[in-house]
Amino acid sequence: MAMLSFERKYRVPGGTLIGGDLFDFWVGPFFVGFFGVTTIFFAALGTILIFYGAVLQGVWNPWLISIPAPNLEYGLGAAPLEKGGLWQIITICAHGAFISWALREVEIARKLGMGLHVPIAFGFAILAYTTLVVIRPVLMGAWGYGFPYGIWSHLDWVSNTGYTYGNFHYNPAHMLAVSLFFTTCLALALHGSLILSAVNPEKGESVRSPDHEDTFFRDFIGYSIGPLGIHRLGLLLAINAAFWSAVCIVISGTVWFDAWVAWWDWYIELPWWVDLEGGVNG
Ligand code: UQ2
Repeated sequence: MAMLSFERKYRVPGGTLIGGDLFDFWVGPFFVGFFGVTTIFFAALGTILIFYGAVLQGVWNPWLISIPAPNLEYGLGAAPLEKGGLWQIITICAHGAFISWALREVEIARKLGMGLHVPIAFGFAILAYTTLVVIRPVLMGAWGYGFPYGIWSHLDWVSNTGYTYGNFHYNPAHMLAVSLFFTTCLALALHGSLILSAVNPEKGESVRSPDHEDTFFRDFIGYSIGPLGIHRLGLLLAINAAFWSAVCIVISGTVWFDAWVAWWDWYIELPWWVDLEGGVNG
């Protein structure tokens, strides 16, 4: 693989958290580092265990391969391999791989003298996964509350878990999370289209500057958040989408046990209309 002209300049030693110079090298374009090695180790072991589970079950259709969490009776204990134990080890491997991946991002950022925004942002994605398979199951007292590792089966889990609380769309944290996902899409669609419009002027014209981008939105809606601001907004929206997703599931079955629609009873019971005709006391 050819090296980009600027790559050599940035292939500087140092910045590692663990291993000193031992793993401070590249393979082709990829920085390795201690956490590159641990990422490969955990990702490979986890993947092998998923296929081992598929072989044990005799399931060859990739869409139907599923590694289920242990039955609820196992509580927070260790389960036999073919009864959820594989899921437990695979969950450890997934955490090993995800956390290694984040720490490899940290090492690369340190090497380049950059901020840690990328690994911190990725940390929110890891946190959302950990919430599903560790934090909520531990709070509820059984690994069996974790979702199964399968393309089809995890969808069944989402459906079943949603219906356990009536209609999950009434979960206020779910509402917030969904709104944040949509707003993230809006922000990136605005940003992506604005940048492409600026760098694709009419034939023979030169590329437009950030001034033009600002002016477009000033003319359009009287406000421009700015070329740096849009990235701050994007990061804030995306991180909050992941965070409130984690919140909406972790509160279901730990602090809220009812149908989510019942959470809104406080609204129907507000004193200024509760006793009116048509109100719940009226
Ligand atoms: C902007 C700006 C950019 C952008 C975008 C905007 C020059 C290149 C997309 C416009 C964004 C606004 C007004 C915020 C919209 C708010 C929400 C919640 C979606 O001003 O600066 O930089 O890419």
